[in-house]
Amino acid sequence: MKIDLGPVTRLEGHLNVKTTINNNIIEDAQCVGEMFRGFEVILRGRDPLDAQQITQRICGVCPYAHAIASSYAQENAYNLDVTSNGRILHNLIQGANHLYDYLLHFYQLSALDFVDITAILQYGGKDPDLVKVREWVKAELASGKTYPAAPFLPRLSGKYITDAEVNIGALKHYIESMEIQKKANRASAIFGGKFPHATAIFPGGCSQTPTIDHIASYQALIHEVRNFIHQKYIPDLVAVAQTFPEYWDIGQSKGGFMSYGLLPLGPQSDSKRLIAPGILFGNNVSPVQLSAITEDVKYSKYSSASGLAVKDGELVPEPKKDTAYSWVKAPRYNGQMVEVGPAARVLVDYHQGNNSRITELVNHFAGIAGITPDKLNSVLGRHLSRAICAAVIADFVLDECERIDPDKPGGTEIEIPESGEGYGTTEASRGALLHYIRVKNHKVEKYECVVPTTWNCSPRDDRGNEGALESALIGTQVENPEEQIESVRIVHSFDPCLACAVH
Ligand code: NFE
Repeated sequence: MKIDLGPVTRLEGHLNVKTTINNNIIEDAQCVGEMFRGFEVILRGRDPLDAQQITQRICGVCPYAHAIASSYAQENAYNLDVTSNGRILHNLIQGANHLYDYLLHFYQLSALDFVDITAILQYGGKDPDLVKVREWVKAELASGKTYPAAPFLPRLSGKYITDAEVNIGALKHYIESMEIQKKANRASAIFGGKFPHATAIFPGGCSQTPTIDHIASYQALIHEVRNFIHQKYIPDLVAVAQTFPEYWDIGQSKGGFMSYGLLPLGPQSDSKRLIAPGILFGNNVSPVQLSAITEDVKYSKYSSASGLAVKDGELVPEPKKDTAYSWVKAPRYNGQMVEVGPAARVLVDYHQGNNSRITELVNHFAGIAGITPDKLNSVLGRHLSRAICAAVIADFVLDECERIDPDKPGGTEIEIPESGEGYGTTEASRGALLHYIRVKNHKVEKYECVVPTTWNCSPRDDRGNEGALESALIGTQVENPEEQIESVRIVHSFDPCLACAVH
């Protein structure tokens, strides 16, 4: 039986997943990126300082990650001396964006896969938000609309949390989390400019000079976000994990893990990072070699050559290509598939014992759940890894505020050389993000982005080996092949962003 899950909702962009089911087992899965964009083409011939602005338009969820990756690439291409203030401001902006993004993903994009929102109809309390939702749902259900109470209904059939108090509590936090996300974005905006497309981020820092007032405002906002993470987000996640322990064993990807590391601890973009970079196969972590990354296109809708290194990347669309089924390319590391994202970040760091807080949190939650750390490669593992990153990043950005030199510039003078090239790597919320810039005659000659969801939602590579999400779906048992709530939970655990993936 062949079932298309697309368009899969509660994710960014246009994703179809084509599944083949036999005896309630997914025998085959194809991830299909359904559109073409071409930012790398748009950037050719432009002023290089347009790049950290234009690449933010790749996506309205992770624009800062693109601005930061572009800034790192340009810093390397220009041999820029970055100040401590400049790097700290980048970190504050990017860190706050991660916090916003984890909350958005858990509450708005994933929680309703587990939480029974129909419990609101039984709500007998006086909380004004919940009363409003209950009355709205009742009115919608009585309205005779084809799809009442969207986006909460209709929903897929399957098991949901049964404890009414947990369900209603999670729904309240769903509502509250939007206010908290706004605070995280406001914190970033203090230095970067209004979300989602911040105009103050540059190679070397920000055009904003940090004052004591700015710093105090940032700290106040992040304190509120941090409290929400510990008091609501993590307990809600633990409740989901306790109700659905089988999801520690569902959705394993079947390759390695790669992380570029997140938040440099010194002015240079290649400084040691708060969360360490590395590539993990089995239990062995090695340094990431960017020259080992290539992009295959046999199954992607491009006629350009396959298997090219990043700096040689090409993008010639071929919508009717016979073998192709996706607009997403297939990046590979030494020809091998890797998963990127929160689980990769945490596992790569954990295996190196880099960040003691990550080690402690992994051991703590693994102990509560009765799992081994390798179970982070699962639906629940990806969710838990986001929460661990959130806790670690919130503390770090608050500490980082103390290291700002107030009233000193937040950036540095930029001189664009006649020619140069540079790579910039960081961790966007969804994983390893690489930008490459080559400058000639003071203009962009070549620009390449290799983006987290391009890795995770890649189609087959030239050897026919599946991408990370495809591999995580294949072999999954589904109760109702027509609906596949299990597959949707797996897809959502990766938090795909197809706008980024096809860029
Ligand atoms: Ni459009 Fe993005 C993140 C990047 S994912 S959300 O995080 O880079 O491919």
